[in-house]
Amino acid sequence: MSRNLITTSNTPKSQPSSSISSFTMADRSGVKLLGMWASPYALRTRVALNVKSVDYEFVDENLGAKSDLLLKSNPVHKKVPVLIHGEKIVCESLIIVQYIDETWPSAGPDSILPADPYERSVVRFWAAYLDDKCTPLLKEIQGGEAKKAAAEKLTDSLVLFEHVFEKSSAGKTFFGGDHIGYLDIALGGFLPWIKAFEIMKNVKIFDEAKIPRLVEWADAFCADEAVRDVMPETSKLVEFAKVLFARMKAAAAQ
Ligand SMILES: N[C@@H](CCC(=O)N[C@@H](CS)C(=O)NCC(=O)O)C(=O)O
Repeated sequence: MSRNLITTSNTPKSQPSSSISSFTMADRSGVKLLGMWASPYALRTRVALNVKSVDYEFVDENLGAKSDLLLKSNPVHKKVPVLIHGEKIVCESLIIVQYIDETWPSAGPDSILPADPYERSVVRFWAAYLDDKCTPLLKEIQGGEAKKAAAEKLTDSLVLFEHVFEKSSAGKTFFGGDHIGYLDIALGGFLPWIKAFEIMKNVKIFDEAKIPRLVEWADAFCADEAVRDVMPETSKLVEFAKVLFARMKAAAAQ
């Protein structure tokens, strides 16, 4: 399991403000992840690093006061996660996961993406579907009046994932079979927020009646050793989300 050093973006140690090449000994393996503890996208990349047993430094960014390093590393989107590997900078969670898989192929027991090019294209298709079609529904549940209808729509779109799971897991625990794969990581990153929304908004998304295999899968994913230490606690996330949503509401009313 990876040993990762956690720093926050407000500590000087985590802010080499001048250039990316000014790494210190704290970077150890030369892998630094700019993330944020509650970010579903950062969670994807942390799980991928753990699957590959990559030792890395985690920088917990304050997204209300982004570090110079984040702004300089991802000037286009100014978002986390950003992976800094020596002099190389990689942005966008799913691209980072693919980079991790290709860069450290032999560090872990298995590949995150399937070896077969066609199967790779299939998992990429469904990961894109998830980000394009499913995650906007989380925003609808959060902000919209019709939160129950949006939750149902999300569950219905996850029914497609239930079929994908049945096919790609072939009776095993994960989308990747016996081990965590690309779709496990892509969907799993959102589990903490789905759980938090179920509590805060009093809706059912992971509904056993509609997606029983995915409900089982979610428990196995959260319990996996590559995941459990980096999974945000639901109660902490709920408290964080309450403050965040209140701030967003106040800003929208201005
Ligand atoms: N498509 C991006 C989304 C990343 C994203 O939305 N990150 C959020 C945190 S969850 C962020 O950094 N937000 C800061 C902002 O929008 O200013 C990915 O997959 O990495």
